[in-house]
Amino acid sequence: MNRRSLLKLGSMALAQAGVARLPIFADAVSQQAPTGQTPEAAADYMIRIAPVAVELDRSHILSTIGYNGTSPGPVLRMRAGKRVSVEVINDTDTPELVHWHGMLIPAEVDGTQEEDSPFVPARGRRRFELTPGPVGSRWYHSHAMAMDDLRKGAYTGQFGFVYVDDANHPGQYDQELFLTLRDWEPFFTATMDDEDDDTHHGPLLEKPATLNTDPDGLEVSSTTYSINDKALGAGEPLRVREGQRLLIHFLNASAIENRRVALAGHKMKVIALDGNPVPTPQALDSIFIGAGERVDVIVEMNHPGIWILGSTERPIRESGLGVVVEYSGQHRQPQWIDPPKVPWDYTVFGAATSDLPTPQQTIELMFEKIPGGAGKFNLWLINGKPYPHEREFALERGTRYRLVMRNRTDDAHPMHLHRHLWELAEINGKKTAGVFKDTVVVPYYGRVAVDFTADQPGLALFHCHIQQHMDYGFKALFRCA
Ligand SMILES: [Cu+2]
Repeated sequence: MNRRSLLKLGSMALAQAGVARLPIFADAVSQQAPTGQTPEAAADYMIRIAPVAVELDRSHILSTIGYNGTSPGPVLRMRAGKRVSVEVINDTDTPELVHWHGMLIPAEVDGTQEEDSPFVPARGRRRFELTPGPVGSRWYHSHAMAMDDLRKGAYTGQFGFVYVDDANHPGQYDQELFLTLRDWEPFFTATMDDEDDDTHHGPLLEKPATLNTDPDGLEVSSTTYSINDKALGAGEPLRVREGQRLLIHFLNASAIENRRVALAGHKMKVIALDGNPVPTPQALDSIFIGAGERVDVIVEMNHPGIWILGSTERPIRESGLGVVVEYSGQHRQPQWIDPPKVPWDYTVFGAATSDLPTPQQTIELMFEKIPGGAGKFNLWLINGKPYPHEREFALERGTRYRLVMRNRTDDAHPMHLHRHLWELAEINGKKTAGVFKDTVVVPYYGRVAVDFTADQPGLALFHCHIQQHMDYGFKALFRCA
């Protein structure tokens, strides 16, 4: 029997939000099987990889590769524990990989070449089955290598939210918004002005006594930004009323930089990091989001006016990374207020002690950079070697490990481990517990320790979420027997 397509676009969750609406796939989205043909069972979700045009504002339309005709792609809503099929159709000439960031799923469907997940062939298709989880804000994106081609991999528009729900959604908010931070039209530069080094305040525990002063190679930068698919001031504002509570899911889908954002006139109460509820929610004037990270906040709309939600860096905000928040009945120019400069500290969200066992083993990981020099690229090392290492880091199934990441570089790196959740244990010497994440920004010359249980058999990729760093050595494989 043929089933009709049940594509539900722009469903309830975003119906009130004017700006940059992301289409949402509700449960059981299926492809339409043509009448009279042998029906191949329809997949629950369909992702079509193809060229898209993104209109950031009236004068700036860019062309890239996206999902289902948009970038960001549709918000995929899935039910935790309910197995789904996903049909990926690749209408481009490049073999592609769709990675499910933050999901605890087998390597075969995780979507990386390093873990031996299969490619979706150029001009081909492939069907995957996966059981979504855990509950919370996850995302899907291309995991293809780009190297020196800035039109590939995470530099393209191939990204979107996956929201994994459970059956009892408390729904204590008036509007739910999915906001993706993004930069576009990347280019190589020899003079990287690092806007993401929000992390210089640390004790610099890993700063070497003698620094390598060789000239750096080319880095990737951008001067074009958006939240979802619109630059600040283009598109509709986020329309709110006094007294409303907003639940905002933020995602930094940048391939190149970490970001700090604020909503002028308001505090944002951080309730979850990387989709996982934190033990100690905190109301903050601004939040820091590493590339690949997600932050969920609740905002009480208690300060009527017209405000800007955007990057705390003025040139970045004014080049598009922002959105106007408009209370009903208000008429004036959108206002920005610089928030106080308070260093980002993951440990403020933590608990005093962990509910999980103390790690039985420690793995030390030291990060270094070999400066590339003029016109070349830097090389990134883990324990003295770029990827691939002679063999994987071997994990014993069921063992709890501590990873100690020592950042001997002058850059903050958003480090991600696939297919696992880790618990933050120590940030620059400060102990914490109960904060579960899949990505963590290891500060400038800083040190981070995380704990995790090796409960996923097979290969798991560990890497920096900055595409250029990953492509030039900054990754390693863990193998759980
Ligand atoms: Cu990096």
